Amino acid sequence: MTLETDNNGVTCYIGLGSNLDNPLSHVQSAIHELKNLSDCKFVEASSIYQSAPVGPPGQDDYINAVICLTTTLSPEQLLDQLQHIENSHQRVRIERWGARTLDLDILLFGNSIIDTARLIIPHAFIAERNFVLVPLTELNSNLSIRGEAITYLLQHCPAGTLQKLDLT
Ligand code: A4P
Ligand code: MG
Repeated sequence: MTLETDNNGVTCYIGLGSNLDNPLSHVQSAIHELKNLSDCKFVEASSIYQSAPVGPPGQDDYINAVICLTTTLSPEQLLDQLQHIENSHQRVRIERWGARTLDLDILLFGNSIIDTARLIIPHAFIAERNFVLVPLTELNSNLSIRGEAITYLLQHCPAGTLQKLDLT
């Protein structure tokens, strides 16, 4: 599956996660903010999921989702915009993989492979997390990530408790 540039820019997938301070409302308002990013065109959002925490013990469950957009921004410019949204949600960085009001990760940026001090794309842990792979597959089951079909990655991903929320 190719995700290259057209007139709207590059197709990107962004993962959202929250497990603090009414996480569902953080994720829903972040989706709204992502719809209004400059130089980006929102394509669609996955369903919203509740997942058991991966990382330090004693955290609450997470709310997770993935969105797709196209952008004419560079990966670094997109990260700047995402970190601006995270900061506006009172995100405080205390420990790696610790509880947070909002985490926005660039999962895929077209077909780009990036490994710099600031950005690793595809996201480093994509293949180990069903709370990322399930909503990503919902949006596009034809993706391939580092040469592996997303459906294959999903079959081989460690099982984690994940529940699609019925918000109707
Ligand atoms: N960075 C590198 N690559 C990227 C990328 N592709 N997208 C850098 C975004 N940022 C990227 O991120 C630290 C730095 O990573 C950034 O400054 C950026 O330059 P951070 O969000 O401040 O720190 P973090 O939360 O410790 O790291 P990260 O990578 O966001 O954590 P993860 O891997 O996303 O894990 N359990 C459940 N069930 N659901 C979750 O959503 N999330 C985490 C966070 C842990 N457990 C979870 C969940
Ligand atoms: Mg992050």
